[in-house]
Amino acid sequence: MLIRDHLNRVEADGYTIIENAFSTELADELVADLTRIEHERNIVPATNGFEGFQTWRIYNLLALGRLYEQIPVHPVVLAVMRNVLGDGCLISSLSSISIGPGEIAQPIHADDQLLPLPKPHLATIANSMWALTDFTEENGATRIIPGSHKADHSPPYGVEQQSIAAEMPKGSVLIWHGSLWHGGGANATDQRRWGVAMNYCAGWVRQQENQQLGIPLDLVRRFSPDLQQLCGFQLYRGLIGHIEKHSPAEVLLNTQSPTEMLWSRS
Ligand SMILES: O=C(O)CCC(=O)C(=O)O
Repeated sequence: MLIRDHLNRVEADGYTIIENAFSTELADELVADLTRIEHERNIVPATNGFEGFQTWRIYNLLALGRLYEQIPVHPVVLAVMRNVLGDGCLISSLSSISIGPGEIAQPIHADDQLLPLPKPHLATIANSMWALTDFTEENGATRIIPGSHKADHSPPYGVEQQSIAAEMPKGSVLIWHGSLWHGGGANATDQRRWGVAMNYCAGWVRQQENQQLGIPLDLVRRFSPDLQQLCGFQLYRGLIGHIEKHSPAEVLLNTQSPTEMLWSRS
């Protein structure tokens, strides 16, 4: 499918699935590395209804290994995101979500429901889920309500909704509009459902994870210019995010290229 087809689907249904977006070898490598991090950092499931009781989540992945640097800049996913959210879109958060056996379904929610904007509205947030294992109805594939991104409200929290499982083979990426009603599924199998949630936001929206504080600057220095921009080290439209008329990249990374402020354009 072409980028345009994916965009049409996001527009019409609120989501799309890119199959064969990445190799099954990479999926296995990511699961192995996330398992290592989980053990090294003694990551345990949270104990709240939103993050789950049998779900292992690891946040701020860009700080935890080079392997994760390819995720935000995936060419097809990023092209779709830049069309949905506009140029200058940012990483909002990058985390893994491993739903364990026995986990119950997460409450249906919209990723943008904290933003006090009348709905429906243009996409301020768009999310993606990388399937590191097959995603099936039985093992907790993300549950979605197609078309719900056009609703004039967010789902009432904790109320059950008719939803479908976004089933997809390992190596696929599910992309959804931040207003789409969705949630993690229940896992009725004896294996974990492994995913990476790569969440983006428009360049004028505050990032969920603070990338400028959360990622050691020595790591950011070696990131590609695209990845640095996605982390918020450049200004949005020559204005938003400046520090005395300098970009975070100039101030924090000592980059030489001066930032052109919107005001100085003739
Ligand atoms: O794990 C999933 O499939 C979705 C999780 C989710 O929507 C969330 O944690 O906000």
